[in-house]
Amino acid sequence: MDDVTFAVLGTGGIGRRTLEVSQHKDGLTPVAACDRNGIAVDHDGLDVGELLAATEGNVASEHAGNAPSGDDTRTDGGTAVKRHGEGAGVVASEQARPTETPIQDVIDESAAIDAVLLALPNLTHDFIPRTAERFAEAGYEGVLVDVLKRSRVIGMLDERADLFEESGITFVCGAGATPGFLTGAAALAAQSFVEVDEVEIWWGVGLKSGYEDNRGTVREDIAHLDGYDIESARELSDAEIEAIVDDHDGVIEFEDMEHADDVLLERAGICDAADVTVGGILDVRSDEKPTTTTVRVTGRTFDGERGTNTFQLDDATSMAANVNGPALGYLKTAVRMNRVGDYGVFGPADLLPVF
Ligand code: IKT
Repeated sequence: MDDVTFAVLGTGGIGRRTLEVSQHKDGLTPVAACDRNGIAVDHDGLDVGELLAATEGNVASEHAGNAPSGDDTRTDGGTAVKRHGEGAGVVASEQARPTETPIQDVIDESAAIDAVLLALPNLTHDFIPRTAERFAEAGYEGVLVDVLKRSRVIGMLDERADLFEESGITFVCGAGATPGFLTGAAALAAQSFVEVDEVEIWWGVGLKSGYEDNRGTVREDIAHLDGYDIESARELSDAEIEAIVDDHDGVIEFEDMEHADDVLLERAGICDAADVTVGGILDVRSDEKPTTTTVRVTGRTFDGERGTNTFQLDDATSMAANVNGPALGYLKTAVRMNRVGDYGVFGPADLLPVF
């Protein structure tokens, strides 16, 4: 495949690690990155080393996971953007400039960009669908990839499928680890069977050194705990999040999460959404995984046997590796499809990611 140019919306943990991982993959050139206060664009290729060094430990908005806000307006009332130090974000990079309209700025550049990765926390359910819609309405013809989590968002994207097809967009949704990599693994593991009874996804993440970078993801996870939802989690202050983490001694177990692996597997014809469960353990006080990430697919073979195929990730592989490697792999596949006119909304169980 020819060189693939891509942009990253959001430079929190996922956005920055995507830029970093892309440097280790063939044929990928990051050309734009933005957060809520700034944008860096270079169509010849960003200097990723400089951008990461300038932004490390320096998020523009902890509360929103460093994401551009949905309506492209800042919540600071437009006061001066810091160019250096804690809280500066992308504008601390010498390649960046401040902007109040980061998403629109990427849209304005997008005619020359093959793919856009939406590395944004979806802290209102329709934020990613609405952002994608803006690209379609601007006539973008290319690839969009997101790493969203919630089941109910997939339907919102499907509702916009005609719009994406008319625009010439190939959209891969839920292309991180779960949903994403592990959904794809379940789809492969299901191939031994003619009927799938159950898919169990169980993840383990150790996030001590990555905690600051991944506050947006942790906030989204907290929304799955009893007594919280996405709206109440969005309103929590950082101190309140800390208190929840402390209450659990830094180790939080999640059961029956609303993760889109269920609808994505149903959509791909593999099993009913109700037969899929997703849970896991997050340890923010250790970098060791508290449990081994495992996908178990139980089903019946054509010749009447019942069995369980198991797929495990090595404990040595980090969340950063397991979210961003697949996200870029799916992005490459989508570019290949887009170039032959294959448009619409696809899930990680419909495609194989390119290495
Ligand atoms: C995600 O970002 O895909 C979801 C997160 C879990 C990642 C699992 C990674 C497994 C591994 O590295 O072993 C979490 C639900 N925020």
